[in-house]
Amino acid sequence: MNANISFNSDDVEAETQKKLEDIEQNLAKKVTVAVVGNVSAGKSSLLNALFHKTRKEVLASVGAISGVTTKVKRFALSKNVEIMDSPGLGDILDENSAETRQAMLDIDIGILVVSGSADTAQKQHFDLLKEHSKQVFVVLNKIDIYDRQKSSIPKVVAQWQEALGLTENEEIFQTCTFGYDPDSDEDTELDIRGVDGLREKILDFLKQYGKDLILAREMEHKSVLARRIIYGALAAVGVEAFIPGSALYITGTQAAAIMSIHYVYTGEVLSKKSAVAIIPLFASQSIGSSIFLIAKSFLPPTGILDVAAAGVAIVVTLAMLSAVNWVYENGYNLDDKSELKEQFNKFKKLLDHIGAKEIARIILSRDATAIMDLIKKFVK
Ligand SMILES: Nc1nc2c(ncn2[C@@H]2O[C@H](COP(=O)(O)OP(=O)(O)O)[C@@H](O)[C@H]2O)c(=O)[nH]1
Ligand SMILES: [Mg+2]
Repeated sequence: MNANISFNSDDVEAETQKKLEDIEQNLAKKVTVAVVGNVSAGKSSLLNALFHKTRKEVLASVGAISGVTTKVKRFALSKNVEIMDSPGLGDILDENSAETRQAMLDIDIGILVVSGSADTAQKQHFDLLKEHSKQVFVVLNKIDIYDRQKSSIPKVVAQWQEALGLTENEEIFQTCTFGYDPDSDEDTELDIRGVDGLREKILDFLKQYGKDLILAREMEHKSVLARRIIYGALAAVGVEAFIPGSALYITGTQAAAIMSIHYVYTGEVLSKKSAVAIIPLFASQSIGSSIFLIAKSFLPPTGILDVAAAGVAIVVTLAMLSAVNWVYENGYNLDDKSELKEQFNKFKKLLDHIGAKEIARIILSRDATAIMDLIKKFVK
């Protein structure tokens, strides 16, 4: 392969290892979410909506006449996600030593929930939350109270902007999270608005810290996340397959996706070593465990990097990751080599039938719907 001349495979190997190491470390981190706001602002309701909870299966209990708690409620949603729910952070600051405070208030996502007309008393809570959070999202909840008076909304938003001292480009998310109160009528349907956009912005923000999957795992269905991971991997491979040196990143992309899918289903971190070690299972010939050699095996011997070559790399990647998803969905794991291999061969046959060129065309088209439809054939 002529392309070998223009880059150093050791560099690529080292760079890929570094990337996988980062993922390994990131997935072991914690995410802390603090929801602050007056009693009855709708904090518990918003949490339920953010985490896609139903009326019957809530995360946080909701009540119009809730006992007035001024204390900070903390609960672990999983090993890696902690939620704080409180009218303010004052108690933590008052009751704890400087060190404890620091540890307790290492907040990733702060959410200030307000409702109704602006109240300058919220500014102190907002400022404190801001001081201790990587990012604060301001939410104006109960937007439905303006349903018969919609033109009031911009005025209320502007008032809150002023009361909290926000700049023009600091967004106030408008939400409705009605229907979680057990006192609401039996046949009440959830009225959820604006929460999908907020969730998306929160996860987007966490991306820069490599922490988005940790929170997303608690929010979304596992197969939805697996599909998103595969989507990202296919898009990356589609690009990597065309760049001679970068073609070797393909193995890194595949290993990263395997680590992510493993995390989604198990909540555990798969070592980069274990992830890379799985990949040769899907190569037609015996290739050892060097990232360089593995990647090369997925590319054509001619070394010509065209749509057909990209197609081959994409087909292998899709079949591989779909097989990994399949074993978890069906109660197996990565040690079940024969199931992995069998599913891989089955998926690959289906893809070969469609044709590598056609598969490449779909992925390279960047048509999100078409790409998702293709992935859905393999990840139900
Ligand atoms: N109209 C309306 N009521 C809501 C909304 N969100 C929550 N509520 C109601 O407000 C009350 C307090 O909600 P809750 O989530 O317990 O507030 P928290 O005390 O801040 O946790 C409950 O009766 C909820 O049903 C909303 O968007 N619109
Ligand atoms: Mg509450």
